[in-house]
Amino acid sequence: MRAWSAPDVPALPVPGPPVKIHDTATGELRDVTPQGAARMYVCGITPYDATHMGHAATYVGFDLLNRAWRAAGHEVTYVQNVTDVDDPLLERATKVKVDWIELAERETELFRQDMRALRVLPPAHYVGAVESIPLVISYIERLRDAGAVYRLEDDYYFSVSSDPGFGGVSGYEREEMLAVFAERGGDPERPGKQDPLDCIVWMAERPGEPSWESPFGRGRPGWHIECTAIAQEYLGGSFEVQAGGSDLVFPHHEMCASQSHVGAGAAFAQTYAHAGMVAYDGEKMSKSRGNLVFVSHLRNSDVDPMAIRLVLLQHHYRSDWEWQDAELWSAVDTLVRWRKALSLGAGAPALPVVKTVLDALADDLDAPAAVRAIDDWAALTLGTSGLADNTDPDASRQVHQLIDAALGLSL
Ligand code: 5CA
Ligand code: ZN
Repeated sequence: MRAWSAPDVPALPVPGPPVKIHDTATGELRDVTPQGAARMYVCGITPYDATHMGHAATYVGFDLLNRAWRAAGHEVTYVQNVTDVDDPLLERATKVKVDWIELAERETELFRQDMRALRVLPPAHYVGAVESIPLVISYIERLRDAGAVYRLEDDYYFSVSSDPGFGGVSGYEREEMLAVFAERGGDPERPGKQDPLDCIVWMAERPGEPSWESPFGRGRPGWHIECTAIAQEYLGGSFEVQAGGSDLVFPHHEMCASQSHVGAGAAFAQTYAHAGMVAYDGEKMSKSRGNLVFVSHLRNSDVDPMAIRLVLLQHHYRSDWEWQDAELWSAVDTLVRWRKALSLGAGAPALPVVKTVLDALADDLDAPAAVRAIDDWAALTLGTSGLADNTDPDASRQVHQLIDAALGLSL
């Protein structure tokens, strides 16, 4: 699948430090310095509705990891999927009487435009589930050959007990797993399963739904196996970082990890990074609840996408927070101030702020601290006192490049 076009990333005057990020599996900060290129897989959208602020926060959050790695001198191989066939997409297509392929293409295109407007660096491989069906089928065959897949009526399940490490990503107790599995697309109650937590890998054809030929009969892939197979194909085993929102910790990333252990004999990722949930009107912003603020609606009302991005940066990627319109207007004011400071040419010294921002990002993507450092620089530059003896003639140019390269804000 085509991704979106890449914004320029200006060079920085000094390299950033090694990058550390919080790992859900160990609960610790981990140094994610790669051997060669840094490999990152960020779970993509299920394209049945427009990009909301929750999605945007997650993708902008991990865009900072991409940028922090680049600042530290690493190449980055970034892969993202598109779940372009799945229950919620098919249900929405039926409800609004649109062909499911058309719906998926339309919403994926809108997502590309939103990501471009927000200056998120595109993945090197943007991969749809439908185009990956042959990969998924051969991965299920690997799992079957390892004795980890069984048939139930005409469907096929992955057996979680085939992986002794199952549970290692989330660390959840079994009771919590059962509850969350049911909430997030699982079917713990289905009679005949070997373990209620086993997840479907191939769903037999259902009337009126799309299906593909396979050695398991006509049908379509389950959700988790899609990301397992795509990540293995494009990144290989044990890549640096698997990322997504915290609602993907279990079962999604747990299942990907187990399917990798069993099918590829390798860890899925070395580090599992998760973004907090964005709420609106007191509840998690979600397509199914409908409490949404869309990136495209704001863009269509002439809101500067850089102000949207700044609001997102002002919340640490791991925190849960609630979208407030007032923060958008305050971000617009902040950008006016920053642009004014940047227009002066000379200003407060650039190098200390470059270092502070790169240190903050390398320390678990602390964008709020980075934003505060830029804001302090702008205040010093705009202030009249104290600068006379300590003016950096090249400050604007350097801070401009810093804001662009490290934070993805083009001013
Ligand atoms: N296609 C799957 C992943 S393979 C999926 O979860 N799609 S999604 O469209 O539902 O979500 C896309 C990404 O946005 C996921 O990483 C999800 O965790 C994240 N996300 C969804 N809602 C929110 C929210 N309210 N706040 C923060 N992130 C969110
Ligand atoms: Zn995924």
